Amino acid sequence: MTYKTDEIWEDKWVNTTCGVCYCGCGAKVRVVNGVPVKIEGIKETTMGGTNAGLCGKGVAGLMYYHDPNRIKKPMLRTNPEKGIGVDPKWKEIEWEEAYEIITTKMKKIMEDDPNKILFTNQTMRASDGPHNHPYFYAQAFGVKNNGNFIIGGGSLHCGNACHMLGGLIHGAWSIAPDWRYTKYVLKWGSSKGTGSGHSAMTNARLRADAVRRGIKEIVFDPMGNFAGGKATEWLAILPGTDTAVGLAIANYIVNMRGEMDELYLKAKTNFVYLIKEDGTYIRHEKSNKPLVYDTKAGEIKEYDDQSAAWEDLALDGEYEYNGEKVRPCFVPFKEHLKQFTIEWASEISTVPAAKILEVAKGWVDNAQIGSTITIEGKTFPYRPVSSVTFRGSQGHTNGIHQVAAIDLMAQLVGAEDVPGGTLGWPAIRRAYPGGNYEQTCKVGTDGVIVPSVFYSHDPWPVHAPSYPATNMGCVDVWTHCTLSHIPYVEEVDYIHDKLGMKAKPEMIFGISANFIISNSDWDTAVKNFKDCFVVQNDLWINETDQAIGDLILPDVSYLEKDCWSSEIDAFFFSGSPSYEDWYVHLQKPVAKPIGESRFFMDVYLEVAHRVGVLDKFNAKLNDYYRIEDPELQIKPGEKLTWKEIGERVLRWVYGPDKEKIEEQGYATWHKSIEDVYWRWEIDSRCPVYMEYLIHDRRNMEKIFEETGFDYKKLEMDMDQYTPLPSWFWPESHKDLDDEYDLLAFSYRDILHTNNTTFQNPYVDEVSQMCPYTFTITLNTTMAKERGFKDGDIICIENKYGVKEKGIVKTMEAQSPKVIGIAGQGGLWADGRPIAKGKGANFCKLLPAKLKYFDPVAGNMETAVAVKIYKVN
Ligand SMILES: Nc1nc2c(c(=O)[nH]1)N[C@H]1C(S)=C(S)[C@@H](COP(=O)(O)OP(=O)(O)OC[C@H]3O[C@@H](n4cnc5c(=O)[nH]c(N)nc54)[C@H](O)[C@@H]3O)O[C@H]1N2
Ligand SMILES: Nc1nc2c(c(=O)[nH]1)N[C@H]1C(S)=C(S)[C@@H](COP(=O)(O)OP(=O)(O)OC[C@H]3O[C@@H](n4cnc5c(=O)[nH]c(N)nc54)[C@H](O)[C@@H]3O)O[C@H]1N2
Ligand code: SF4
Ligand SMILES: [Mo]
Repeated sequence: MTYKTDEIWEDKWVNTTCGVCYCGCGAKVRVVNGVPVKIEGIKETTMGGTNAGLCGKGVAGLMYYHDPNRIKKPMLRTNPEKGIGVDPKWKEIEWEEAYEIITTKMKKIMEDDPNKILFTNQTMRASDGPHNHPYFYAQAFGVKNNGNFIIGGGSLHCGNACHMLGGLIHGAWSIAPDWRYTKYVLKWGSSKGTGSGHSAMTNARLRADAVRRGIKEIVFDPMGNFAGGKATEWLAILPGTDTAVGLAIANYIVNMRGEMDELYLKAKTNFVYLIKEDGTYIRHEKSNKPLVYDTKAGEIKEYDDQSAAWEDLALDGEYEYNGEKVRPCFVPFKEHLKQFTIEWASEISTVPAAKILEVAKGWVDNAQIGSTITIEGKTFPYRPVSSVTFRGSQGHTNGIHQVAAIDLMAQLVGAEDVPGGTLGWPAIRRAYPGGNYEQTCKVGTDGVIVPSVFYSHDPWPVHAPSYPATNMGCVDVWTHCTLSHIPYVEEVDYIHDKLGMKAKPEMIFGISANFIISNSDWDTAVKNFKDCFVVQNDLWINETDQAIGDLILPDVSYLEKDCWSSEIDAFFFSGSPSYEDWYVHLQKPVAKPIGESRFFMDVYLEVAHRVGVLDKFNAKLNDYYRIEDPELQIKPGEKLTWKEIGERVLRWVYGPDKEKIEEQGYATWHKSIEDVYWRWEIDSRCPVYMEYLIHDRRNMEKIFEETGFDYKKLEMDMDQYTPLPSWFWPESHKDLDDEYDLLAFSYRDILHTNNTTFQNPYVDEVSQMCPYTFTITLNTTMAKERGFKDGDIICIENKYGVKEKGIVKTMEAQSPKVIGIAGQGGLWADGRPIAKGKGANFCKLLPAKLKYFDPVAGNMETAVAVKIYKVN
């Protein structure tokens, strides 16, 4: 559209936060006459790419505002029948009626048991929205929070194992290489710095500088795509077999090369803790603290006894305590590693043995054990090697061992949260100068770091398994799940029945996730959730809404949202992991809400008010921000809008600079170097030997025996509850045979954010030019041998007869034993016509049985054994 100059009454740029994915890059929007017309990055911020670089999706975000398919009023289902392919017969209703329906239902359920309400949340609203608030919200209703959450594939595909160990090792949500100082990076199923993952553009900028500096980056991935294609070296690996390679590298370091950072192992890990024959710690009779052996004094002492110097603690030997034989847990650990030879790992993973050896050598050579670096006058141990992972490798039934093995090599050389090594997202955020809100790590039981923010989870120690289960996710029993897998599994009724879960879910309420299609087998998801009254806040009618939604409330998009609360969560989720200043962006409305859309946080507040739990929610907010000033605290009986609450919180957090920060749209202050490289600043220990799992196993097996829950029949592998990172075949591999002889897997398309951007016309146009977004990739040679060529339409079928069709695209850089399906295509919602009918859907092929989920962390098997054949 062109304007005559005299018709322009407004032409301005507004600083805000990009909301197209959870990375929360600083963004500015040009607004002409109230209409957003262009999006760019903000040059000075550390939240974003080089020279104000946003990614392609970010600049295309404009279409969130301009999409005519957005819902504009609450939509009520009038057809009581539910399911895929059923017309919901939507009827537009007024907000007042919508609130009446919601609160009447909720009040009735609450009289009985609030745990009958499930809450949804969405990973993508994490940094442009109040990530943690939905959890407090649920708590205000009296719900055991992480047991009653469903958020699409979020966490089950992408985080459970990583967040669990990220929390316990780094006090953080996620990990990244220290791009600034590293020399040697190993990536295991993660595109950090090349397109996806946390802080995507920030990492891309930091990585680009590192590449210019000449780092070596080795990517283990079934496909040489975004990460592999840009790496120094791409090594094809079969999905779910990273553990084997990781353990072989650990064995090389410990038993072949014998070069370790011994001081680190003695000072910063639990390897020195003495264990009994059964593998559990011996503990001090009074303090209950684990014990260590001081070689200099020849005495057994509490692990934190200041009279024992770190270097004198024993990593080997055998001792006696109260007549019992005890030894440092490093002794069996070292012995255990011996079985994992490089040849063995090569056979399992298909990575050539010579390559594994080369990487293992490169790792130790580059680790520079014993070296130090002085930055700004402060000296730190220098370990310029990083080993990182995220969704790719952890999304398997052996997920917890995958992540533990990938972490182990860094532990052995002391490369954790020191310059050059693997960093957690800054675990520590100091208060803004003159402001008040601060998050730091504390040291808890057994010397383990207690993460400041650990999702909805108990931080540490995690509660002991107990029954009866009180929530749909049964997190009473499966205690390590960031989010629970149980709501999705086929055997859910049996599990609830046996474990005594009485609160059969009756209602689902929250921010839209596409949980019917973005996790696993669609039919099981429909079966498990369709009897609930489903209320989602959404921009469109998505697949889940269409299949089982009852009432869909129109949300504002990030362009119309006044979301001050993007500020707090930004630090642990999407800030820069590196040593560079804090930039924390607010999300400011650049346009008026479309139709009658309302920000979901205000809807939350209204519903809480009407149901009578608003005071409880407000109290949680006071608590979360630790607001001490009585003037700023939300008081009982006060009913504020989200913006009004923001006025108080921002004053608390930024003090006198609040107005200035609101005006410029972001706050910036110095991040101190000790808060980035905190490992030697805080006296804590990594629980590398996962002793707690022994106790969990005992407790769980006792529960299973008492309740008659037949976990063996459900093929839940309790052997994974072992303190030693070990090899377990992923369930997908066990399904391989002569007929189902390929492993299908999925990867993020750099052009897309999950399934949301399939509805973005700009992104769609680019996708049509991309040979991969809407296709299924096969290795070129393999395709030729099997008679497939580009453009062929094939059917992919799993062992349970579930099928998906797609178009073949061959590529050299892919393992010949796998097939790759990009992102989350194969969508069909009528409410998203741009997305409809493009690409193939991978998730429906993932079986939703308990055995396909990691028995410890609950993440799911995201590879599946399939056969493929041509169709017309
Ligand atoms: N095949 C395959 N499946 C995957 C993955 C994969 O790589 N491949 N990845 C997995 C991972 S890691 C994740 S986190 C999940 C994500 O899966 P989902 O959470 O289901 O996907 P999203 O696209 O993030 O968002 C879900 C829905 O939110 C709605 N939405 C979008 N923007 C807004 C908004 O501003 N406000 C509101 N109220 N609603 C909005 C849209 O209707 C969208 O359908 O998928 C998992 N599933
Ligand atoms: N562009 C973009 N960025 C995003 C998102 C998005 O949708 N688009 N989503 C956000 C979300 S919700 C998440 S969870 C993160 C995820 O970010 P990442 O963790 O980077 O996730 P993916 O790109 O799905 O997977 C990474 C790589 O793992 C490979 N892979 C699959 N299985 C295995 C395996 O078993 N072992 C190994 N070694 N590799 C494997 C895939 O081929 C892929 O290249 O990204 C976030 N950022
Ligand atoms: S990485 Fe995410 S937050 Fe940053 S510009 Fe791209 S879509 Fe926006
Ligand atoms: Mo995710």
